[in-house]
Amino acid sequence: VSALSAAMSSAALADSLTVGFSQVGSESGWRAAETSVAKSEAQKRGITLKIADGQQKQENQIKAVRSFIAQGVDAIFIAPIVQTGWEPVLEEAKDAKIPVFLLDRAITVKDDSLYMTVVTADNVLEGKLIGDWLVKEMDGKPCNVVELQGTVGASVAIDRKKGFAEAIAKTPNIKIIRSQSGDFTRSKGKEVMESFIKAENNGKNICMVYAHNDDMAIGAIQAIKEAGLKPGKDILTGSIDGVPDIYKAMLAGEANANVELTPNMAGPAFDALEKFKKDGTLPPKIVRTESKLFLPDSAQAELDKKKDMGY
Ligand code: GYE
Repeated sequence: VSALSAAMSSAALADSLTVGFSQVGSESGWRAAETSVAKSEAQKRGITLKIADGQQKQENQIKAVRSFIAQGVDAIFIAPIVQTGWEPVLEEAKDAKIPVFLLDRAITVKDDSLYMTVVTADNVLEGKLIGDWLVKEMDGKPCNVVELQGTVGASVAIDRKKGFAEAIAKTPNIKIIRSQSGDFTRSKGKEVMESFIKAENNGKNICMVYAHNDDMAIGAIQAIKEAGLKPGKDILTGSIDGVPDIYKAMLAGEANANVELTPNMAGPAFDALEKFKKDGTLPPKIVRTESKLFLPDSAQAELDKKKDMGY
């Protein structure tokens, strides 16, 4: 290597950023896609990305963040499993002058200068879109809903519950008769749905299942089938994420309504980080991704689109 190119490559190395990403875990298909998109977005930009798997436990995330601080990374990305309890470790990052970016879930802190921005959808709206769809679909007919909530204490579970409840608030014909967490996983979604079915006259009292994510809905669909009922007909479904399997279920007539969520949360966070490093530009406190309702008629087109989205 010539002296010049050696100097250039060391300059490039000195400039290139290292980001530590404390990820939730691998609870859902959407989560896996988000991780894979984060890797490719980092690679595109020449950013070194270190990912720590939190295995759905905040204590693991706190440890990972501390280790990123000790390593002196340029920035820390966190997809916060739960909404509260972040102050102490974020103070430590602030003292170390390491900017923190939140991905896909929000937190509640008194001092919002503890993080740069949160890249997330309007999760209340997501729940509302499913609720509005059901209100229209029922057109005054009675409907008993069972709800599969996401991880207890996760901002997205709190918001998706709220939005759906708001949408059905003025329609006494639609009632939530049971609501429990399925922790955003297929297996827990199936297990909880089985218990709902048993408790509700072998599922005959249930008109719709509202799941806070697709994986739990897919688990519920399995439970409905095993109980001898037809998902998508005997029991309607509504869920959030837009993973390929939910569109496949729609095409098979086994799922009814879905709100799509982009798995590209890291891209906007990298953009904000790069701008900040370049000239100190502060991003808006929230970077919102789009939320749209999809029904079976567009399932094939959506499925085709998913191929290059990290799935
Ligand atoms: O919808 C779900 C995942 O936080 C937005 O977490 C994310 C949610 C997503 O487990 O599938």
